[in-house]
Amino acid sequence: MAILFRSTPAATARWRPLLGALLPEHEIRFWPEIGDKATIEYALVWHPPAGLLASLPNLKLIFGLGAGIDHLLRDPALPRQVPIVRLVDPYMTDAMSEYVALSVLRLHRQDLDYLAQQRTGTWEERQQKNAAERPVGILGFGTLGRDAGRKLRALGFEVAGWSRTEKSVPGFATFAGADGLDLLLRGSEITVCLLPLTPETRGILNASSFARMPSGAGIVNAGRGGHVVEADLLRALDSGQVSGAVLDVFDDEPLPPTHPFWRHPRIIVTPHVAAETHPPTAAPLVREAIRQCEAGLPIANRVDLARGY
Ligand code: NDP
Ligand code: OXD
Repeated sequence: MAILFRSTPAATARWRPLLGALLPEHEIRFWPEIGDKATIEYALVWHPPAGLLASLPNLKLIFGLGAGIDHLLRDPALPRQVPIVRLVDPYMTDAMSEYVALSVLRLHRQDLDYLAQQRTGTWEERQQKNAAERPVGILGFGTLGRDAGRKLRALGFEVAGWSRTEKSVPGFATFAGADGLDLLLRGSEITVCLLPLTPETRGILNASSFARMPSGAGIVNAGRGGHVVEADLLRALDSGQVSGAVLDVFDDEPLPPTHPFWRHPRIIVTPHVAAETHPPTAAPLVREAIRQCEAGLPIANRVDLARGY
């Protein structure tokens, strides 16, 4: 029986030698050379073409090669009865926390202003507060959000987290639901989005959210591009209600060359690199999921399709 691997050509080149070595008892097939579909039991995929997974009649497990699984849910033919596992890799968690700490610090330390001053050769001190005076709110207080929160706290920031279900996390103010979102937005000078993209979270960073933030708020979005209503963000930046945004993810990726975000003086763009999948640490997680599946054990990090993440 075989494993099907499907990702970008660059990722395929990195995974190919690891999978062969870690799973010698399996035949690994690399899309588009998939051979007899009936013999494929496991699929390791990132952005699979619509219908591919549904065409595999004996699929036992789908392993999404990322933390987010929205790339799978956009396939209307996704075989929903097949268990889906997502990537929960401490290596990626560390990477995301680095990205969040860097981005929050850039906004907090007024990097956008100093970069503008550098371009005009302007030597001018700006008033600066300490981290303890800059409350940060994290939308999505799961694996990534909580780790980023802990690291921001170590830097001195007051951190609050928002999740779907109520939780108590020592050292953090925690919020849930619509009222909780309102409180978090009103109290956060920098809002970080680390939510999964679901029908409930799509467009959550919109004109109404920006209006509820303190004037001059900062935004970091490393969740998904679909969380931001782009036109609303541009308006909020142009009015000064939002003073800066660090964006790693976009509705349309790669971000088209003519997109206004590229040249906006109050936006920092990175090309979806906050926490890249890291094959050397991710491949053993794939092997473990397959082992659990074959042994009939509960499979870790299974996606709950009813919740959408
Ligand atoms: P988790 O599932 O561990 O955490 C998700 C969090 O979001 C949970 O706290 C969950 O609440 C909360 N949440 C979900 N839906 C809602 C809602 N409707 N209202 C309020 N809170 C909600 O996911 P991860 O932390 O591992 O990953 C989060 C996302 O980060 C991924 O889905 C992906 O989109 C993005 N990502 C981006 C990367 C990048 O490079 N830019 C890399 C990796 C991930 P609860 O705790 O109650 O379940
Ligand atoms: C992920 C991502 O979800 O890289 O893992 O965006």
